[in-house]
Amino acid sequence: MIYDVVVIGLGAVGSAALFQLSKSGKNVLGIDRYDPPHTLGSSHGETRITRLAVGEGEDYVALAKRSHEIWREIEAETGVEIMTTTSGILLDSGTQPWAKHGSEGFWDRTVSFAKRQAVSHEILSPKSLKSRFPAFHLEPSGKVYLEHQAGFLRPELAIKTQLELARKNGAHILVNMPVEELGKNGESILIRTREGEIFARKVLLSAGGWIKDFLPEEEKTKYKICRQVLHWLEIEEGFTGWKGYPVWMWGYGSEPENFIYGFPSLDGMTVKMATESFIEIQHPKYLNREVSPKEQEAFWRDKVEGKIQGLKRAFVKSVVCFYTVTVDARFIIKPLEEMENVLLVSACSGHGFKHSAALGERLAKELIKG
Ligand code: PYC
Repeated sequence: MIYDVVVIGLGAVGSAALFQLSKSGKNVLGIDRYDPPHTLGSSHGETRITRLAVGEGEDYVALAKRSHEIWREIEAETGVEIMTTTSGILLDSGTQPWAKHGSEGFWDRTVSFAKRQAVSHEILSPKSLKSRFPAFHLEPSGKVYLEHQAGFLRPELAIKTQLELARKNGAHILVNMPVEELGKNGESILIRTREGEIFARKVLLSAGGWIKDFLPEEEKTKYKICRQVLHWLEIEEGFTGWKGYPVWMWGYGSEPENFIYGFPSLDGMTVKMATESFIEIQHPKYLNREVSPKEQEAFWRDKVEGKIQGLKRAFVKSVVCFYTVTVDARFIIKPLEEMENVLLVSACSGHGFKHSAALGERLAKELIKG
């Protein structure tokens, strides 16, 4: 038996692609080394920001818009709430030029993309930010962009729901099954696992950080694995309002690490927030999944104190995940060298989840044509 398409890696993009492929009537299989949604990759931690005027690249705006439509279609079909629209704010301290990883002038790019792509938004003054969202201690030089349709996604629910829909449509799913080798077998692709060989006409390789296992040495350097820590901080007594906050991102310096972001409180007791780190580790297997009190202390001192009010120096939990980062934060989508029937997708760099639904749809179209 030979599958029409096999998807290797069922995280954000893989689960979306499998769902979209399953609607085509083709014979499709999804494989994952763990049992998704899981907490070992890049798609866990309760929430991911979604925003439409994507400063990382104007060509991504259409993907984000289409993803919003797909999330709503899935919600209507299943009754599962995947996307919550809260609005979103993007703050720039205005003290030094701010470059989010890969994108210089991120705030200005965002505003110009919003204008050109008809994304509903407002520009606020720091004073008006203070009166609407007093938690943010933005400098008087600061700039504030507010996007009305921004919000957050529930990554674990999105993956679980798309895999359930795929299964319902007839897709096969193999979990806890690492792929040991990919090779050519005449016109088809051979996928070796510990339980034997699988054959496919086409393969989507959406393996997140494990993509490195399938690449020649010189290609591996294009994908940088970077450990990230997500923190849940206790809300200060008497500080009301965190539940009604927008999602938020704040750049305050010239290094990409001069950046924090966070979410409204989901439980009324804690707020999730994080920074971005670009220190490279060679492979997901070397990821330190522990977060020390010293690390939490440094986060409080460098990222919260003096910037965010209404939170206590009390960490309810801290969770590790990782990014797979490209140098310019752009996605890589291309056939694997010497295996043109294997389409590699690395849609990541810390801004990929919001695009995953539409990207899955585009990739599925590409894989079933011809
Ligand atoms: O893509 O919206 C995003 C994001 C925020 C923080 C990290 N990524």
